[in-house]
Amino acid sequence: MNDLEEIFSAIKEVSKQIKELLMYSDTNYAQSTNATGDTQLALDLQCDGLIEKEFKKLSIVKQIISEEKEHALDINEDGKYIIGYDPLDGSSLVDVNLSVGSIYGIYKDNPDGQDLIASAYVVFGPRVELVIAHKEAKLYRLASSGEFEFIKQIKLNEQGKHNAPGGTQKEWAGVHKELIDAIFSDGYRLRYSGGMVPDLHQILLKGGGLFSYPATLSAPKAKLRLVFEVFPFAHVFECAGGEAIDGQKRLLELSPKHVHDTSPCFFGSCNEIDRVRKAYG
Ligand code: FDP
Repeated sequence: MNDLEEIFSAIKEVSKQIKELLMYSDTNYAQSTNATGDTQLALDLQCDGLIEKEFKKLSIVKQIISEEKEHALDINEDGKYIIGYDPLDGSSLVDVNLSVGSIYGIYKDNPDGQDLIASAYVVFGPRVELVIAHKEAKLYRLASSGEFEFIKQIKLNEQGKHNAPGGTQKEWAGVHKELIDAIFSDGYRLRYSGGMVPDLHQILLKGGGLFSYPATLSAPKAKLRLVFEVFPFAHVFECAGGEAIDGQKRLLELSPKHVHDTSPCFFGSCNEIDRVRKAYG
């Protein structure tokens, strides 16, 4: 097994454990918490613990950076890779039984867009699906055998039909509102669950479209985090023949100053990203 295969194999293994946790985690425990936030926090932390444990078994992993940890955690001084991950993205959707996911970015040297060498995400929906991006984007599905089976290579069309606009609309800048309105006027259909993983997965598998999470009045740097959300998905979209930009610049050319830094982001097929570039140009 080469290094990346070793990391992907750990991701497959821990995803089976997360699936069990999501399916059968103690409901009494969940009911004993008041607001959804507390329940999700418990689940987020449990998933984080499972992932940390799995990566600690790999001597090639130098450091892990989790959405759930304030700081990076050193694992092996002699390791070669830094793994940035969001253990359970969209966890506020667990209590309404919508799909959630895990996201992983594998970096050499620094958790920087240019140092990202591969990425992966897992969708926990009616089925468990895994997408691995390394040169190409490939879809796998957890089968009754208990293994992830290869399904197909993911290729975006030049243009899609779906539009997933994130953020609070009344806080959008005029330029963004005009862009989104124009896209809907051209016949695009709204697809937005509020979970980044299933929303982007849908765009990737339905041939294309646009997912946007722009700057807003109260969050000029937007919401989604570079190291464990934005860079990994930017890489998936590029490997699938699409593009990912912050409005003007390619997302994978950005360098975060802090591991929890965020950025406005636009992922999509080439035609839609071209429209974004022109609107924000
Ligand atoms: P969540 O807060 O539920 O974890 O990463 C954050 C995220 O979900 C993404 O999965 C999702 O795309 C986004 O926030 C949704 O934010 P809005 O509700 O502001 O659109």
